Amino acid sequence: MNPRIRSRRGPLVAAAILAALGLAPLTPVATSSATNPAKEYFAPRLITVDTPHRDAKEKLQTLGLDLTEHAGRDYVEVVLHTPADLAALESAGFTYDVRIPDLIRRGMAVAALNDAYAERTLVSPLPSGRDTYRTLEDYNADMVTLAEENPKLVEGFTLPLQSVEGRDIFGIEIGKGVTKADSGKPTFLLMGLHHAREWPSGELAMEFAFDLVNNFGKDKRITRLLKKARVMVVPVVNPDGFDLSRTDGEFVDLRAINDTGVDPLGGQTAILATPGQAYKRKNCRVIDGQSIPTGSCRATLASPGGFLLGVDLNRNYGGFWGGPGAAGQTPNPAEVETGPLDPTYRGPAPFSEPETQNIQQLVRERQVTMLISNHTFSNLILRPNGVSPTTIGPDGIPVGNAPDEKELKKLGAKMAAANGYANIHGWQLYDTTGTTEDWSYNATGGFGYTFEIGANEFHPPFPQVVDEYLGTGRYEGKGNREAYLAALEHTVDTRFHGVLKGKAPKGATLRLRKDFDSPTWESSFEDFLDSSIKVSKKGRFSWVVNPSTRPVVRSRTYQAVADEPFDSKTIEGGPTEPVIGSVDHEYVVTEKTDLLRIDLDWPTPDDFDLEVYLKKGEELVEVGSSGNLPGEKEQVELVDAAAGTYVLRVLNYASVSPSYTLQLDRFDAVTKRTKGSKESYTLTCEVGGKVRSSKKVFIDRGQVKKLDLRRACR
Ligand code: 0X9
Ligand code: ZN
Repeated sequence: MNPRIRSRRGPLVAAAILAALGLAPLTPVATSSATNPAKEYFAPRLITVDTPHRDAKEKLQTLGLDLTEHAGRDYVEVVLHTPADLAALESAGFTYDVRIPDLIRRGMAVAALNDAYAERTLVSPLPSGRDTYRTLEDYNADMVTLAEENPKLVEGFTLPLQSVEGRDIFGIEIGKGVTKADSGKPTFLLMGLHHAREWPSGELAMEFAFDLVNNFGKDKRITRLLKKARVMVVPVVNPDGFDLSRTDGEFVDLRAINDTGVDPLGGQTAILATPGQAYKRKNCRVIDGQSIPTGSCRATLASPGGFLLGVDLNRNYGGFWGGPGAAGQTPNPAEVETGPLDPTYRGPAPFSEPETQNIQQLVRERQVTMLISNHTFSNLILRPNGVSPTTIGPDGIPVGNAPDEKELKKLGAKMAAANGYANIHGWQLYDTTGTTEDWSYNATGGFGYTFEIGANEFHPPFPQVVDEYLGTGRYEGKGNREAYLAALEHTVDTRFHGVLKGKAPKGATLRLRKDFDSPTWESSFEDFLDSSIKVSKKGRFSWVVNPSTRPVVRSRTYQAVADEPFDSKTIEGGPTEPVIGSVDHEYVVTEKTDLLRIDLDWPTPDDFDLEVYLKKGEELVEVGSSGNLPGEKEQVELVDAAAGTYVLRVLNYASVSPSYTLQLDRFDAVTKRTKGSKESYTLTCEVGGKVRSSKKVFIDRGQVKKLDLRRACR
């Protein structure tokens, strides 16, 4: 399959992104024409630039603009910071639509709304009563307070590694008898702030912690759940980035300082007024593998949008690390990737960052049967997989759906019924690899989701955080609170997990270990799980565990294309124009086709391009395109091609060929199944630090395995 055609974001996906971003249909906006140039100031703005061909993307990249991570086959979202940015774009002949016309005004409006809300609100309806976004110190203080005030229910912990800037990273564990040794209860891990600017993602994690603590012993449902499970909350996975985003987002409006209200720099004010690093996404890594002194991230020169610096923690996990939707060390113009400066830079190796290693370690040592990583925004519940099912995976076979797709989807729907979000696959937003659940789900089998909280901003006015937690309108009284409770119910539901049950010497340590290779996109790395419990004084244990076989090695189904087309047609074209020009050919498809493949070939080693449209009434809707470099031939593949009249537009970019050939082939899809394999844990029983017995244990979802280790482990 031509990798360029299977674009990172297909047309459907592009529409989903628009909807996901909560953006109304685009309004084309002309550039502002100043009536009084002295009073005019340039507003930094968010725009989408049309890039119908790869050439256009390459050209756009040479202009030195702040390209965002929101890019598709035929567009790139760009932040314009200065009139010079705008001039560069326009003189290069690009067309665009405006999304947020004035980022400073929006930032100021949000800050004012936050102040006003805090002013008029004594105690918000949130479990903590907070009325404004927490700072990093607030988070850490809240965790200390919760642990101190509830010593039997809450235990604070420090994650094993400090951040790149040398900060400690904290979490809390909540559950009845939490300070006692692990006795086999399953864990629900709730996280926030992998991405620095996504402030609500930490708030909601923290509020859930308050909620559980407030209601233990009062609310029946919560009390029951906290007797059966442990809830681990790590609200700020990326403290360096978050601290910067949260505190470096103040606005410097030079017009306000200058009492004439006139921009003293003649239209250049905005670059100074652009919020510092309020829109930082990644961690604080400056040079691969090197730590930096605390506070120095603030002093590094970053783009005004804060996009440039760091590793994207949500591309740094080991699962399929290095695959689609994650930028590598070398800039890749074909995918609008800019190496370490890219918003989705995955780092030099899987788990290269201390912040992701922390979570890896946590998941390794526990039976995390449920994991939610909060992000903002788009009102989505995302489930594995991160890449579309037709993508050819590391094993050379289409990745298909997750083996647990049915159950993952079902629980997603249950949570979506509470928060009103769209329940979709991760790849339906856009292809990603190296995300949190790409690793956690595939290495442990514990269910994992990404929540994209909120409609249309990374950190909206605070009242929206309140609404997202408690639900509003149709979802009043539900919201993410109820979604998390549904997740917690699933955490303890043994229909979906294994249970190891039985007798062993009292006080013995039982350990489940598994060593394996986790696949990256092009290789693999040595990985393991290692969790342990203590046998009770009564000499009994009941241990809720994830299945011993990893999803990544389980049998899965996928769609493949039949070897031979069931219908073919050839169109000979020419003579062609020697200069830039295009010719349209019509082609009628009578019934929906699993795969329509269109190849464009010509005898000379130069450059044609191909665009494919579907007629909708009078309109032509673009459904595919291929714009390879000179010398390469063009191919467009349309999956589930609708019946209708297609227009195949052959563009002569720089070809001297007098003729060309269009080959049209229609294929059926066939369902295939991978072989799959089974894996087991090694269960050891240790007394006084010595291994007394060791055996292989296979366990599946919903299975209860009875074991008597009294003899073997004496
Ligand atoms: O790109 C991301 O990391 C997430 N979106 S965000 O705007 N918060 O940055 C989405 C990741 C989606 N994919 C998976 N979780 N698999
Ligand atoms: Zn995010």
